Amino acid sequence: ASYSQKTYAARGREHTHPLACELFATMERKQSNLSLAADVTTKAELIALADRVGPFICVLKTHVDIISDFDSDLVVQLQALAAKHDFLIFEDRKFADIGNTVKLQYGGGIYRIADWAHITNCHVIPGEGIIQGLAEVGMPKNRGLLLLAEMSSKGMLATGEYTARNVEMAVDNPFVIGFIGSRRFTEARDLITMTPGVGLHASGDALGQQYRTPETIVAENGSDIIIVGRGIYGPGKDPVAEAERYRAAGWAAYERRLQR
Ligand code: 5FU
Repeated sequence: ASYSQKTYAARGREHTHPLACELFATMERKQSNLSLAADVTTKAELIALADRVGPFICVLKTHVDIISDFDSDLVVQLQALAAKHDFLIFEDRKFADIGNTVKLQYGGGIYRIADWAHITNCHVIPGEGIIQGLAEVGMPKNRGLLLLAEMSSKGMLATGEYTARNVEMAVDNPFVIGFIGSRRFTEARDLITMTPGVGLHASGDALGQQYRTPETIVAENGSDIIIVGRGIYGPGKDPVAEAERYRAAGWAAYERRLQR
């Protein structure tokens, strides 16, 4: 049977990457396949949002380089919230340079991403060396990598042969736990798809973002995790109510998929 037809719990028991096992177990415990894209720009806002929405999510997705007052205490506080609310942290860094450079960017600098982000991601535009460079830093720390096999935005260029090459590279490299993309790509091993561009509030934004529903993404396309940002914390929204709404919608779509 396709991995899409298996429960998250069963996939967590059978997965070969310890971080994927942990992620699936978290999803099952919290009945959540929801990731919050927390694109706020101050430390206080990020901490407050993660604390309020934390109970409903399996993954907190960050962009640490948009935080105007970033410091190492933010990381300490995010790790405490991850423990308190039982979620993993995904720094959506989108590395895109040669292996030697991304090693430095991932392990060092101001952000020291590999020290605290369970998951990060990269473009494979430079070729396989980018995965090898990131793996040298992340594997010893039991981190996991997602490849950007597709994007959600209008006119994106990750299609066809490029997407297919992402899938081949992912299957070949044990540091890769999955993809950013819109669907399940392969049955070659149990790679996880996380999908941004999910929303029930709009069809897109003024800068090319495109939204699809949890039903399309999870039940029809076989993706595993929905990533929702402004649909949860956007203008006029109650983040707690919206997070529970998206959690319930994502989980219901997963249950419908199991019954297909
Ligand atoms: F890789 C991608 C992608 O293809 N589309 C995205 O939107 C990442 N994203 C991120 O998901 C983007 O950087 C935002 O952090 C988030 C979507 O936020 P929204 O408010 O739900 O549109």
